Parts: sequence; C-alpha cells; structure tokens
Amino acid sequence: MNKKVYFAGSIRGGRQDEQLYRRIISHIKETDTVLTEHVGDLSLNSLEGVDNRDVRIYVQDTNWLRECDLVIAECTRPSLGVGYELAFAEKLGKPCYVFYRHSVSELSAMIKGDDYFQIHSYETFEEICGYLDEILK
Ligand code: 6IA
Repeated sequence: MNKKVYFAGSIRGGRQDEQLYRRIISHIKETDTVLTEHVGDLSLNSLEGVDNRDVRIYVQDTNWLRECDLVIAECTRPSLGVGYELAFAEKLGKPCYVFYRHSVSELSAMIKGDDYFQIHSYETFEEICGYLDEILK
C-alpha cells in the first residue's frame, strides 16, 4: 500500500502498447503512487519544448529511480531506455519486476538471463493485474 512505483515502458522504442501502459498505470494508482505516469500518456510530460530536454529527462528519471520503492517494467516492446533503467535500478538494489507478452516478442537475454530480475510472462490485462496485486499487497 502506497509504495512509490517506477513504471517503465517503451517511448522511443515504439508506442504500440501505450493504451496498455495507461491501463496498467491506472490499476497501480488504485492503491499506490506511480512516479512515471507520462509513460502511459506523453501529454503529461511537462518538458516538451524545453532546452536540453533529454538531459533533463535523464536527470529526472534517474532521480525517480533513486526515490522509488520498486520498478515495474513492461518489456514487450524492446526499448533501450527501459533496459538502461533496469540495469540502473539493479545497481541501486531496487526490486525489479519485468513483464512481457511472449506471444508478441521474446525478452532480451540480457534481462531474461539476469536472475536479479523477477520476470513474468503474461497475455491478458487481467493476468498482469493479478501479478501486480500480489507484488503491491
Ligand atoms: O528508449 P525509450 O525512449 O523507449 O525509453 C523509455 C524509458 O525511458 C521509459 O521507461 C521512461 O522512463 C524513459 N523516458 C524516455 N523518454 C522519456 C521522456 N520523454 N520523458 C520521461 N521519461 C522518458 C520523451 C519525449 C518523447 C516526446 C519522445
């Protein structure tokens, strides 16, 4: 209850799952706090048009990774940024939960082969919600 969750999902890696990210974020927000709501809705990103935007995004996101209680990453769409965030969170010792839909893509061996990460393959929204409820209870 009321954990600070860093939700990671693809942005420049492809936005095909944006709606799914939004639904997952809404579900987490029923009980806990999501630091990275913009991953499900880029219009919430207040850094649009700001100088050095990418540097500010990097600084802000790495600060949120330091602040969070755990990381939940939806990794079906391969994303350099999400892979970086997972490695960064591992170095910080943050619990990291990785989800992907096996029917859509195979997870990178650099994530799947690292036994630090708690990895779940799932298919439906209801299924991921069941895992999230277990993790966040
Ligand atoms: O390599 P990617 O862009 O797919 O990396 C996605 C991950 O990096 C997400 O989990 C985010 O936490 C982080 N990230 C990447 N881009 C942003 C961003 N704005 N704002 C906040 N976090 C980000 C990008 C602006 C957009 C219009 C391209």
